[in-house]
This record gives sequence, C-alpha cells and structure tokens, in this order.
Amino acid sequence: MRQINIDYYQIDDLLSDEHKLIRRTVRDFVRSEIKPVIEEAAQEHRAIDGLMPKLGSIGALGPYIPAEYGGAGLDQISYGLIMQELEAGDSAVRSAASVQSSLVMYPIYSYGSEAQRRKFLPPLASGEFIGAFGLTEPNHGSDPAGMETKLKSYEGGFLLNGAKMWITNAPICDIAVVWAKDESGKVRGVIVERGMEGFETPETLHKWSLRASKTGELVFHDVFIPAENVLPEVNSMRGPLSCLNSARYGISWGVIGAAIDCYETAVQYALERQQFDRPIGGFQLQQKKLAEFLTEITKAQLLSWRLGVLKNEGKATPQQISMAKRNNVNMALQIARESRQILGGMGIVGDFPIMRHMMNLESVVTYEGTHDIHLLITGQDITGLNAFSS
Ligand code: TGC
Ligand code: FAD
Repeated sequence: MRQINIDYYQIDDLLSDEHKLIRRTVRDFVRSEIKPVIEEAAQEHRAIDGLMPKLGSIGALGPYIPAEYGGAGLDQISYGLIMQELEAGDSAVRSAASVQSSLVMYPIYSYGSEAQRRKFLPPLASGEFIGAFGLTEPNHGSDPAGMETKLKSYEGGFLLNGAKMWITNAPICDIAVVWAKDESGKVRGVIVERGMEGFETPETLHKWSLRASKTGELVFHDVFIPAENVLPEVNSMRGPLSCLNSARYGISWGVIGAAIDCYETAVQYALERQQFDRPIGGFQLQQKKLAEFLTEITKAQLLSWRLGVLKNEGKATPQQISMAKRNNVNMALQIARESRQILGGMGIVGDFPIMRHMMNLESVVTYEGTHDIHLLITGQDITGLNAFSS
C-alpha cells in the first residue's frame, strides 16, 4: 500500500518530542475510542456514551490550565495538536473538548475567584462535570453585544432572565458560563448550575450537522444567581470575546484533522477505484484535486503552528486568530466537499467519514464567528474602518 504523507513540509521538525507524544496519545485514543462508534452515534443523533470522562482521562479537557486546578499545564501547540487529532475523529468530539476547555474552564480560570477555580475546574478537567457557554441569543448571533439576557440585583446576588440559543452541550450540561447585562448595561459572566430553580435546557432537534453533539437552549426565568457564582474579574464584552480567541485558535487546528481524514480517505480511494481500466487517481482531474488538498493542508498547518508560537509568547492578536479560523475552516470544508466527489456515490454513505465531516464543517464555518464576520475583522484591521455596523 502506498504511504500517504501529510507532513509535506516536515513541520514535525518544529514540534518537540513531548508534542509528538501528546499527538500520538490522542491519535491512538481516537482510533480506539471514537472511530469505532462515531458513525453510529452520528446516524442516531446521540452523543458518544461517557465521552467527557474519557476526554478527561487523556488530558484533553483544559490542557493549558495549570495542574493545580486539574489541567495538564501544557502549551498552546499541544492544545492545538489535541484539537487536530480529536477532530480527525469528529468535529463533535473536538467541540466537546474545546467548549469545555476554552469557553468554560478558561473564563473560570481567567476571571473567576479562587473559590470558583477550586470548586469547578477539577471536575471540569476530569469530565465529571460538563460545561456549556451561553453567549448567542435568538436575536443576537453575530452581534452578541446586543444581548437581551439580563441580571437584576437581588438580595445576595442577581436574578437572571432571558434565553440563549444554539448552545453546545446545553441539554447535558452540569454548569453553564452565561453572559448577561447588569442594570448598568455592563456585560457580566455568571456560573449557572443545573438544578437552579427557573433554569431549563431544551434540546435542538433535527440537525443535519454535528449529530454526535447535543445542542440546545439555556432558558432563564428569574434564576437566582448567588454573588459567589458571579465571575468577579470581568465586566465588558472583552470577557466573552477573549474566550472566543482561545476556542477559535483551537478550531484552526481542529479542522486540519478533519481535512486530513478526508484527504487520506480520498487518496486511498483514488488509488483503489478503477474506471476506464485504470485507477481514477491516474486521471489529471483527480490529481489536481489531491494536489490542491495537500497544498492547502500544508498552508493551514503552517498558519496554525505559527499562531501557536505567537500564542505561547502571548503575542497572538484576535485578528490573526480570525484569519486562521476563517482560512482553515474554509480549507477543510472545501476539501470535504471535493473529497466526497472523488468517492462518487460512495461518498454519501457512512462507510466513509467524508460526508459526516462535510456536514459537521457546515456548522464549524458558522459558529465561533461566521466566515464573513472573520473576513470583516481582517478588513477592519487593514483599513481601520468598521464594516459591521453603520
Ligand atoms: P467591538 O466594539 O469591536 O469590541 C468590544 C470590546 O471587545 C474587545 N474585543 C475583543 N477582545 C478580546 N478578543 C476579541 N476577539 C475581541 N474582539 C473585540 C474590543 O477591543 C472592545 O474592547 P473595549 O475595551 O474597547 O470595549 O465589538 P462589536 O460588538 O462591534 O463586535 C465585534 C465582532 C462582530 C467582531 C464580535 O461581536 C464577534 O466576534 N462576533 C461573532 C460572534 C461569535 O463569534 N459568537 C460565538 C459564540 S460561541 C460559539 O459559537 C461556540 S461554538 C462552540 C463549539 O461547539 O465548538
Ligand atoms: P446571524 O448572525 O444571523 O448571521 C446570518 C448571516 O448574516 C451570516 O452569514 C453572517 O455572516 C451574516 N452577517 C451577520 N452580520 C453581518 C454583517 N455585519 N455584515 C455582513 N454579514 C453579516 N453559541 C454560543 O454562544 N455557545 C455555543 O456553545 C454555541 N454552539 C453552537 C453550536 C452549533 C451547532 C451552532 C450551529 C451554533 C452554535 N453557537 C453557539 C452559535 C453560533 O456562534 C452562531 O450561530 C454564530 O455566531 C452566528 O450567529 P447566527 O446563527 O445568529 O447568524
């Protein structure tokens, strides 16, 4: 069998032995725990049984959170490589890990009190607790600053009212980090716990994408939030948007994993499938696709690796992160769509992972800032002019 090389520019030379060991560990985990069950879970529209504790056991939840809070204390390249390997399995698995790490553990670690860190981070790191992140609302997706969810002062804390929509893991979450405006219009972050009176999490059904991930709403009717559940160190949109930086960075790596899975499947198929008495991989039109896939994967690998180095040095800007998220998700989506064509009719069945990746990536290109919103972020960085609103 012909060896498929996805490290075309010897980017492995830029990784440490520890990075390669981490990647190997997660790759083995995905091969033994995810690949055998993911197709059935996605077809049946259900989450993988016991996924979060399993992710916790390999250190995939909060990899860069310090060990004293249950994290693995790893660097940003390690975090990226973990996301890449998980998304080679399925975007739903990477989503579970990136929401928990970047959108729940990160804000508690960065903006929480010491008591909040000690109470919530260890069970989130082990996967005993499942976290959700509530920013998007029915009337505010790309413009979260317009949020209508409100906090009203009440004896010893706040009353929370409003609703969040399209929330990953909402139906199965134990806690949710929720963003809402206080009476002075400041954006605050609060930790809502399952069981609090007036808190409901209905599931969003009939998705054609991310079918192995639970999505839902977070609905609040006069939910009492004690003062100890308010994140003390944040009071503006910088809070939620900084969490998105971390998650978007992880996605830029994750989708490379999905693209590689599609690429490897397409190369294998193109070498084996015979039409007109020869492998379809011998036809120029198919080779053009494969050559472009490898070129785009290589460019994406370099973009994310460099961004990881900048992140390790504390120098990555939100605009650089937007560029990587936008470019790499689009790269993976195009590769998934065209790989599916290389497989012809076989591309639409669950015997191969491509259609599942393709459907998943239709969400990934929308969440964490849409393809167009990230373009406008780059446009604003170039011109200094805001094209979002008048
Ligand atoms: P704007 O006026 O530009 O900024 C408000 C304040 O925030 C600061 N800021 C950031 N800070 C940190 N990181 C960033 N990325 C930041 N972007 C902006 C900014 O400096 C300013 O600070 P200050 O101190 O001057 O007040 O904000 P805007 O309201 O005009 O909006 C800008 C825009 C459109 C770029 C932003 O709203 C945006 O990114 N919209 C996209 C929304 C989005 O990405 N939602 C994601 C929801 S979570 C999700 O999808 C999870 S999917 C999970 C999964 O399953 O994997
Ligand atoms: P809209 O904002 O209504 O956008 C619709 C279209 O208009 C898009 O193409 C957009 O690019 C375009 N558009 C909007 N504004 C402009 C503009 N100024 N200029 C040009 N074009 C514009 N959110 C969370 O908070 N937590 C989660 O865990 C979470 N998980 C998700 C899981 C899934 C499966 C999905 C699909 C979404 C999830 N989201 C989550 C929500 C996600 O972040 C939003 O869907 C996304 O930000 C876009 O918002 P919207 O869907 O309301 O689209």
